[in-house]
Amino acid sequence: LDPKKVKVVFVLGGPGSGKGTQCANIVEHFGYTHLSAGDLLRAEIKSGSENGTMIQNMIKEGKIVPSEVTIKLLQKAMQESGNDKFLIDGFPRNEENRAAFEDVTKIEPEFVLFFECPEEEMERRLLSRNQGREDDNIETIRKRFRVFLESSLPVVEYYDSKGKVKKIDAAKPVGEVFEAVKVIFSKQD
Ligand code: UP5
Ligand code: MG
Repeated sequence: LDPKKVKVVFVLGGPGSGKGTQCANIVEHFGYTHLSAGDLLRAEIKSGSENGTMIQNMIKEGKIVPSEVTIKLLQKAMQESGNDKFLIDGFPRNEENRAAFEDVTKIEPEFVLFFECPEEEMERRLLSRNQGREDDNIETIRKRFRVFLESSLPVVEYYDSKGKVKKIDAAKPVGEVFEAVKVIFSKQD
């Protein structure tokens, strides 16, 4: 992975803000590979890896998995994709994730797409998602919201201070959100 050639966009936003939904749309139109850190961690649990139990416990508690684990999975997925344009969804989730990713990969994001959505709306979405995710119960959802506010928002603020954040109103219907997303990606090369 040549950090000079690789183009990365971090897609951030609270639990249920629509990161995965919008990334699927972006992939169809703009030729990126979508890497959801949460999906990679859930696949790692299913694969029966030695870290599986630890990851499962962290996700159940809404806690952030140690960055070496997540970064290894992201690097492997980037290498295997054969692509050089990536949407990294749901990562970095804290300051330590952010610094470690930059340190290990030497990759700086092109920009950060940030989905802003009120908690009540995110809670409604997560409680009606019904995809059997072990963290979609009200106790874990509350923990996820708390970790988002305490640990993940500061990462968004860090990138905002560098002028890298493109903020989207994610409370609107899916199609309207994507119209706003499209404007941003159409302006890229
Ligand atoms: N939906 C989507 N958009 C909608 C819209 N505009 N209007 C109405 N409904 C909309 O959407 C959620 C639901 O809402 C879906 O049913 C969808 O149809 C509907 P989705 O696109 O799935 O939202 P997303 O933001 O992707 O929600 P997700 O639950 O995946 O976000 P999280 O950030 O909570 O989950 P993630 O998978 O990233 O992480 C899970 C856990 O993994 C973390 O809590 C943590 O424990 C761990 N993790 C790490 O430790 N490190 C990492 O780097 C990443 C994850
Ligand atoms: Mg998701």
